[in-house]
This record gives sequence, structure tokens and C-alpha cells, in this order.
Amino acid sequence: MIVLITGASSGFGAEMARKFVQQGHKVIATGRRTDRLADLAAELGSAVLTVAMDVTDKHSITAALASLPPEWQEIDVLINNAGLALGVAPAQSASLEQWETMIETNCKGLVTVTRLVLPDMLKRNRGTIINIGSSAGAYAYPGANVYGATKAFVAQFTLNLRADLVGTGVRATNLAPGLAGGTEFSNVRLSDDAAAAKVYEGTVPLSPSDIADTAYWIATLPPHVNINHIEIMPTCQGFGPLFIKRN
Ligand code: NDP
Ligand code: 8X3
Repeated sequence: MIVLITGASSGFGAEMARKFVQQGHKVIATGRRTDRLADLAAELGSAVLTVAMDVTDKHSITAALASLPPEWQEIDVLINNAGLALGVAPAQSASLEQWETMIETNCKGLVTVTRLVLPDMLKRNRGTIINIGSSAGAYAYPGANVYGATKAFVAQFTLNLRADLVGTGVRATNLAPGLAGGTEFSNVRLSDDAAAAKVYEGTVPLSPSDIADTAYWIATLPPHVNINHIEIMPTCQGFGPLFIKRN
């Protein structure tokens, strides 16, 4: 299979690239940090094609797809993984610029890549699209405001994509992890490595390989099976009670 992964330069994306290559597949590894992508290609060899792609820039996406050599053009699996959270400030004081970046990346970037890859999948009547959502798309918590909303968008867009694709051979899944360590997610979100490390203190979070194994399982199920939505949490994570502010 040929697997295109957005945000393959770190975290889940890099680990998913490793998993698919180790299982004998070819990976188009995309992202903005081309030095990181080059390191991944050096590690995994010729089964990886690295392509610079900023999902917030439509021209970057179209240029990346247009640059694919003929033998890399038939994308079987698209993993829309590129995404980020920025900040944990409450809505009333959060940065509008950070909100815009999350929407541009997690929502607009994801739908743009999907829209541009989908027609060729439909021509071949096969393909799997795995959108990386989050438990934050289902459960509210303070400071998740726009990040959680972008992941709720991913969940609903995936279901609506399914609705449009019924009767075709193209599948779509929302893969929604909870707390996961071993990625740069919290470093990016908090811009503070010490604070990022504290997020995982005293926990056994999900690992990138837990997510990579799940994505691989979804992509290699028999063609008649579509996982619509899968939510995964580490065993140590649970649900907060509904909060009541008392006088
Ligand atoms: P990382 O920060 O390690 O990886 C994020 C990836 O997204 C990087 O490869 C980065 O590449 C890429 N990316 C960010 N912005 C852009 C952009 N504009 N264009 C292209 N690529 C971009 O975090 P994770 O691996 O943890 O996150 C991957 C996905 O998983 C995200 O969608 C995140 O929301 C989601 N998630 C993470 C969880 C966690 O707890 N870690 C839990 C649930 C969901 P580059 O900077 O090189 O462009
Ligand atoms: C990342 C999971 O709980 O930090 O999407 O929002 S969480």
C-alpha cells in the first residue's frame, strides 16, 4: 500500500510511518520540518518519500501532490494526522491568533488534503482515510476551548464523509486518542518543556506505537469493514465529574 501521512516529522506521524514501512508498505511522509523528514527517510530507507507540505497552505498541498512521482501517486491510505493544540488559557483570555492557527491546521488543513486526495481514491474505488481526532473532541475540559472544538469538527466531518462515501470502496475513520506521551504535543501546546513533561508525571500515557498499531489495524481490515470512530484512552485516564461552582 502507499500511505500518505501528514505531520510525519514527529510523534504519532513518525511512528505510523515506521509501522507501515516495517510491515512492507510505502510511506509519503509530509510535514513542514524537512530536516526531520530527512532523518526519518535516512532511518527507514527507500520505502519513504519525503515531501514538504504545510497543511495551512493550499498551494503547498497542491504542489506536494503534484510533485509525486508516477509510482507514488496511487494513495491507498491517507492519514490526516497533522495537528496541534496551542495554549490552555480560558476562552476569555486565549490568543485569537492561536485559535486561528488551530482552526487553519486541524480543520481547514484536514479537509483540504482530504478533498484533494479523494477523487483519485474514488476513481480506483478503494482507499482508507484515517483522521486523527481526540478525546478532547468529545469531552470538555477547561482550556480546551478551540482545540476540543476542532477535534469535534474532525469527528463530525468524518461521519459526514462516510455518509457521502457509502456505496464506494473508500473508508473513513476518526481515530481519537486520549492522553498520549512520547510526542511533541505538549511541548508545542505549552511552549515550555518542563511544563510539558509534568503533563505525563505519574501516568502511563498512550504511546505513539499504540496509535500506530491502531492505525495499521484500521487500514488493513478487510475492505468491507469500516471503523467509523475509535476512541482510545490510557487505562489511567477517566472522566471528570460535572463541575458545579457553589457559592
Ligand atoms: P506532535 O507535535 O509530535 O506532531 C504533530 C505533527 O503535526 C508534526 O509532525 C508537525 O510537523 C505536524 N504539523 C503541525 N502543523 C502542521 C502544518 N501546518 N502543516 C503540516 N504539518 C503540521 O504531536 P502528536 O504526534 O501528539 O500529534 C499528532 C496528532 O494527534 C495531532 O492532530 C494531535 O492533535 C493529535 N492528538 C494528540 C494527542 C496527544 O496526547 N499527543 C492525543 C489526541 C490527539 P511539522 O511541525 O514538521 O510541520
Ligand atoms: C490531546 C488529548 O486530553 O490533551 O488531544 O486534549 S488532550
